[in-house]
Amino acid sequence: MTPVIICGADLNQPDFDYTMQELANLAEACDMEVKNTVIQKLERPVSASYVGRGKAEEIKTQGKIHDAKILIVNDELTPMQIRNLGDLTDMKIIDRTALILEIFASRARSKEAKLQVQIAQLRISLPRLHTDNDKVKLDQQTGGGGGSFNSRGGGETKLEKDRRVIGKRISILKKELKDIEEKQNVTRKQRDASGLRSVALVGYTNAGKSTTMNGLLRVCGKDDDKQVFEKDMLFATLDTSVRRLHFKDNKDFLISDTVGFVSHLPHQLVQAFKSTLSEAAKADLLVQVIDVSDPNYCDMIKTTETTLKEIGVENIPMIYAFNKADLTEAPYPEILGNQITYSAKDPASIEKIVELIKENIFKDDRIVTFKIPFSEGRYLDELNVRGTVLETTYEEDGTVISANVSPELHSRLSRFEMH
Ligand SMILES: Nc1nc2c(ncn2[C@@H]2O[C@H](COP(=O)(O)OP(=O)(O)OP(=O)(O)O)[C@@H](O)[C@H]2O)c(=O)[nH]1
Ligand SMILES: [Mg+2]
Repeated sequence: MTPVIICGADLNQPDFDYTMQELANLAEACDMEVKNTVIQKLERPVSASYVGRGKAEEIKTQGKIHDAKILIVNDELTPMQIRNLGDLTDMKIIDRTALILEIFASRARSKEAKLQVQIAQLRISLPRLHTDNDKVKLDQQTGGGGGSFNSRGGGETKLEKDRRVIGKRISILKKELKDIEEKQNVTRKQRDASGLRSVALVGYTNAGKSTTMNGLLRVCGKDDDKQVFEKDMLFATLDTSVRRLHFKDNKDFLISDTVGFVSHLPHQLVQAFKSTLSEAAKADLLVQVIDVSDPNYCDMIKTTETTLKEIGVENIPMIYAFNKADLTEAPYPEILGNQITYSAKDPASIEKIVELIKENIFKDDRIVTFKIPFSEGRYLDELNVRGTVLETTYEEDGTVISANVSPELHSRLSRFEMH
């Protein structure tokens, strides 16, 4: 484990202590050992160096005492602050943004996640490139001359060149990502066409979303459904997984497990992960999984809600799922309105959460009687697949069918409705 010092400017934010605790957890997730925490109370961060000179001296001393060469900072710093604070403390500066990115980079397994992280890292590195006045003569570098398309006059500064190279790399990666996303869009369209309701598990990282998903798959999945990856670490999940849950009453629905949140998730990362997160944006219902055994769970709920807003997920009904109740005194499983206290590891809890989800997503369904002409048989198939058929009789001019249907299916088939 690498020894580090962490530091934060206390601007009197109500959640300051929580964000510092979170920062320590993030550092640990990056294989770092927090040797000391240095805090400075300020009205606003010092624009040139984040903390004042005196504090920087103190940090430098702490670094020497603990043999720590890295300083982790609780906010996103400007390139100038990084440089100056580095000079003043004689330490390598890693801000919150870079730290989170580092964890994402170490966790990314799929091609898509890797590309998303790389794009975010390059975007962040752009403004952080060192200003360097050394002129690099491009034509000298490339052997010069005649046929070069790159006629940039006398040359460009190293900074300009670095920016250009990075810009180009970003576009190449974005193109690769787009190809992957397009393939996924096809699968998504097929899913949409199935007309199944979709539910997304969202929430703070390590709350137990993947464990809940696996519990659901155990109880209502098919045997060949793959379990998702669950582990006691921050950001175990970086890819969205979607599975279908099956029920005897035909009320199947889709469930998706998504990437977890942390406060001040870097903007560039949120941008890069937008498509991964879009599963939540399209859901009919969100299940916010909360680790109720964590003393900071109220802050974690706020963090989740702020992040959802940031990615444009608003006005979707939500169930609050207070998980890990086995680690608390609270009785479980227990439903209260749109809240459930449960444990993702307890099968009885999983049954209850299914009950609550179904109650919510199917609550606007209606029993409607349709008469479908024999020539329109495909609508019968649709009713059988997407609705719950209660009764079927045959008349001379068509099939009379009573079914429990969603508002959407009802309006699509409204011309066949019997009054
Ligand atoms: N005791 C207990 N532990 C749980 C429960 N649910 C999940 N856990 C543990 O909490 C840890 C995190 O679980 P995950 O399901 O991976 O959490 P997640 O929300 O998917 O986390 P990210 O993918 O990192 O966002 C794992 O070690 C789980 O075994 C529970 O009900 N009780
Ligand atoms: Mg997970």
